Amino acid sequence: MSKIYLDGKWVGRDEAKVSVFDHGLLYGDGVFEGIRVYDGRIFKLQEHMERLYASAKNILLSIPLPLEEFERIVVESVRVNNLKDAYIRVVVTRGYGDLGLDMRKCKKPTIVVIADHIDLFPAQVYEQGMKLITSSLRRTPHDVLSPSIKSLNYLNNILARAEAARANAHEAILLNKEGYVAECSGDNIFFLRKGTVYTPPLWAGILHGITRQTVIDLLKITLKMPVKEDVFTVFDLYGAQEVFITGTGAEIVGIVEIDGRKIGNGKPGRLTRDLEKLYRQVASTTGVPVYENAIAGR
Ligand code: PXG
Repeated sequence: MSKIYLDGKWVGRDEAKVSVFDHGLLYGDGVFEGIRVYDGRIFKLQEHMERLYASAKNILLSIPLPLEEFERIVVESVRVNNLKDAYIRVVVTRGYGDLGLDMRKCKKPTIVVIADHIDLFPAQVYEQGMKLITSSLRRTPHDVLSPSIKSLNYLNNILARAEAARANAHEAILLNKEGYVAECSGDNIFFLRKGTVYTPPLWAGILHGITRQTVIDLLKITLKMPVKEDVFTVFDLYGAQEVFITGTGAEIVGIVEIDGRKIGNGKPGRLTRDLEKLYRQVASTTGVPVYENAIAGR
């Protein structure tokens, strides 16, 4: 029986319920994180918690727990469920309020931590690669709702993903308002051309992906390859030698087709496959250990 953290208590799946007056439900007013556990170690825990607190601060939501204490609860969520490889969903909503928009009516944020088994993509997806389409929807611009806030307002992304599904593609590329590539619905995007790896810069209007940063570090430090964070268009993607996407759930996946154009030789490229292996190695050895003195010595 899984145990879920809900507002200071550990409850079973069936008791883990939030009020219909919670502004997380009524308005998508809240923030979240998706974190992976590899071989009993929580990967990039601090980075995820820092992003959660930054997202919360941006929406004027004060999380009523010090970051270190929240981290201990996340570690505990894996321990109490005795998980080794897992996915953790952390959610903080504005909390219980009335039917109006006024956040001052919400006296206490709702805090949820769910640690569960993870549904991995089959190995075939990594071997054969994914198809992308360019969505007709644009990524929310900074002056509408910052795309860097990991908020519960995911309709922009969900509708883009639905377009992909209708076109028999796995993921959708969202352009920013200027027509440059921003990111995918739940993943960041990279391409390789003539020995240099390109990815959109943070100011292009993207989520500051934690996998994205890990991959940039692996490329620069471990593989000693040049990485350019610069804006580009789908034209650059169509002609790239390799394209890959990155995210906590997907890790690193090669892209073999975009909008009906074959990418490279139609198979995930060598660099993509190498990064995939390197990433898994780092992810399974460097996280915060759950079953030894967790957090200590980090
Ligand atoms: N861009 C967007 C819009 C995202 O939602 C990423 C990039 C990748 O970020 P990280 O930090 O994970 O490298 C995300 C990730 C999932 C899942 O299960 C992922 C996300 C949201 C919901 C589900 O893979 N966000």
